[in-house]
Amino acid sequence: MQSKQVWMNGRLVPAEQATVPFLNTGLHYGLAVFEGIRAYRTARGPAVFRLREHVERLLHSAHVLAMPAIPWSEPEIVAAVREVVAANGFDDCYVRPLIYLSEGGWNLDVGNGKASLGIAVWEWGPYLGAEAREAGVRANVSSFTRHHPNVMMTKAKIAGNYANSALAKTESVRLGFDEAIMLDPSGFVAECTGENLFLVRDAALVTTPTATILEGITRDSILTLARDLGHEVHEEPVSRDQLYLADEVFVCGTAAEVVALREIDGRKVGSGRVGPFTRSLQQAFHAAVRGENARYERWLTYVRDAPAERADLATPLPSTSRASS
Ligand code: PPE
Repeated sequence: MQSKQVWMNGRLVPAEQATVPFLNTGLHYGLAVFEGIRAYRTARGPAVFRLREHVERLLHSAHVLAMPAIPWSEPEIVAAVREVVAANGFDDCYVRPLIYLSEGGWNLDVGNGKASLGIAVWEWGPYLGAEAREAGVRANVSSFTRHHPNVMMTKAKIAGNYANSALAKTESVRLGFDEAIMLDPSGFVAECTGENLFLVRDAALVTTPTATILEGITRDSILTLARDLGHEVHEEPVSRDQLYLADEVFVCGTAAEVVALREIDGRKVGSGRVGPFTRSLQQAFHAAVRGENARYERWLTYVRDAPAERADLATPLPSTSRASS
């Protein structure tokens, strides 16, 4: 995980100088919000995938957590991400903006502090392992339940939310699986520890409704790609045994990208190999992120382009922002 320059509150500093004080409520209570974004190598240099949607979700997360005013606007954060990707010279990289309280929060009143922003980038290879994309991975249903939507705020990427993910992931890895599937407090399938989940049955694609999950930007991209490929798609509650009976199951997220679950709870899913729907969506996703399909140019922010040349700035984000077809 190498990072050269980190953007800290308005300026680039060498990574070893990008530090926060030990007395920081982000560290003590998990009171911070973050994003996970990827930039990809394209024929026109690195392009950040759906940058504005990620920055918008970052600001939404801060709003949900009732953080004090963020001293950076959406366009300023977009510009900062481009600056830090360019400064590190990576073509393919992961981008991690994080808003934390540099002052305050000690009485657990988040609103009385001072918000700061740091943005790091690093080269992050296959998140679920080297074989994941080609062969799929093995998952189990976790003994840990995903957040009740009035216990943690599931639409916000709050640092503290991830203790739940870490409990589940650590347990699954210790049991010999690659990833954990988490059920919501009603017992329906919610999501994985860092990915949303889709299944395919009888040639239709199904994904879980948004009430108890993070509204993934990759999930939204897959919904658009699937509809554009002519697939039938439904958002509806999914039970554990519907996973066992699916022809294909796959997970998707910024870090993980699109990965098949070839086995769940010791049961082979479908053929036990990456199925045709998963494969075609994987290919469509990778073509889109690499700028190989002009239809999805609007999703790319080319790091080296001047603002006037940028398709992603030409149109405002729709108000529902991720309803992007
Ligand atoms: N659910 C959860 C709980 C989640 O953390 C992510 C992203 C998603 C769904 C998919 O969201 P999106 O990336 O917008 O498609 N997880 C991020 C953090 C992973 C990590 O280990 O850190 C990510 O993929 O960047």
